[in-house]
Amino acid sequence: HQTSSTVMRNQPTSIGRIKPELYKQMTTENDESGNSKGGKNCGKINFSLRYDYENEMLLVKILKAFDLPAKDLCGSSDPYVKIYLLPDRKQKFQTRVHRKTLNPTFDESFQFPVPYDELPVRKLHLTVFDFDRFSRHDMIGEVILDNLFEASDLSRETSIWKDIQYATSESVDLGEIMFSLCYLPTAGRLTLTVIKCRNLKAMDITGYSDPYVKVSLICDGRRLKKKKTTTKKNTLNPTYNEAVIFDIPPESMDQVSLHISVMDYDLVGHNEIIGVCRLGSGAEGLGRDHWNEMLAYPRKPIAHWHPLLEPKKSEKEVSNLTPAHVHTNVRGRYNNPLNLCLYRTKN
Ligand SMILES: [Ca+2]
Ligand SMILES: [Ca+2]
Repeated sequence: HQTSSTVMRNQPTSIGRIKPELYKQMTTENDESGNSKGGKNCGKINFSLRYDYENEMLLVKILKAFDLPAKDLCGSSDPYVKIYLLPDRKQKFQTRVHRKTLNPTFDESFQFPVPYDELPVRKLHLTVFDFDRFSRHDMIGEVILDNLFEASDLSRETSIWKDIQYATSESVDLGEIMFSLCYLPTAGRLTLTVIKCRNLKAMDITGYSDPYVKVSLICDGRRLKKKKTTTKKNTLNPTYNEAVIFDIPPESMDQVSLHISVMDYDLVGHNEIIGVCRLGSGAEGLGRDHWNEMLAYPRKPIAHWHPLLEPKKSEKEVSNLTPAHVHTNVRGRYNNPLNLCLYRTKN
């Protein structure tokens, strides 16, 4: 709030020749460290705003961050910034990840299409994260700029410094998946069409993932069948429109479940789970409701968005089986208590 550079420029320069702006900056910082806030220093972020009247765009430039807290054991962080123009949460941008630094220089520009007269009701939301390859990304903190005109009328690019406020999120957003379900009772055929995903968690250092969707048919905790979509490279918003088909007789429908995993493909090493979603009469919440809706309206494809959840530990282990191992399991005569007729379909 008080460290905005434009605010400082407006201060009287009575301190004279000894570089007043430096002096001001130091005193403000000292004041803050003396202030309470639970002593949680989350660093500062520098960004600029300008409104492009001609194209009706708000231009947000993420410049740099300073003095970020270390989130990794090595005493550093791998910061990146997510940018929303609230209340809209659909459009989101993010910077690249900067490896092992507490003072990253981002210098990346983003454009939000927004009519000028809507600006007073929009808020800029910046969330700073620490990228982690093998676990949930840590939230470093956030900045919410309630008044976009706080520092200027936005006709010229205005640089703003803000303290990053300590914030945690119970579950970092993993993204969402949309698919449709359709069941034909007479044929005993279930068609799951993976339509698309949005706002997936970034798994790669590029700030993107290489997502594909894996669907497993589960009975009594055992995976009977597994199918996958194609892989979409370098995106957090992939579109698939790909169907996977399972043959399940009506009398078995309440004994099976489907586990959907959105995976990040990697050329080297294991593919990692981004998030999962469980379906079936024994599932929870939307996963059960969508399943029941499919059964209540046979022959009709019904599509819904599902939020992705953190995988359970056991699911991670399953995903880490080598392809050869999985193959043996499928080829070997596994116990099939339902005597389900399962056959291969093209991916
Ligand atoms: Ca990290
Ligand atoms: Ca990848």
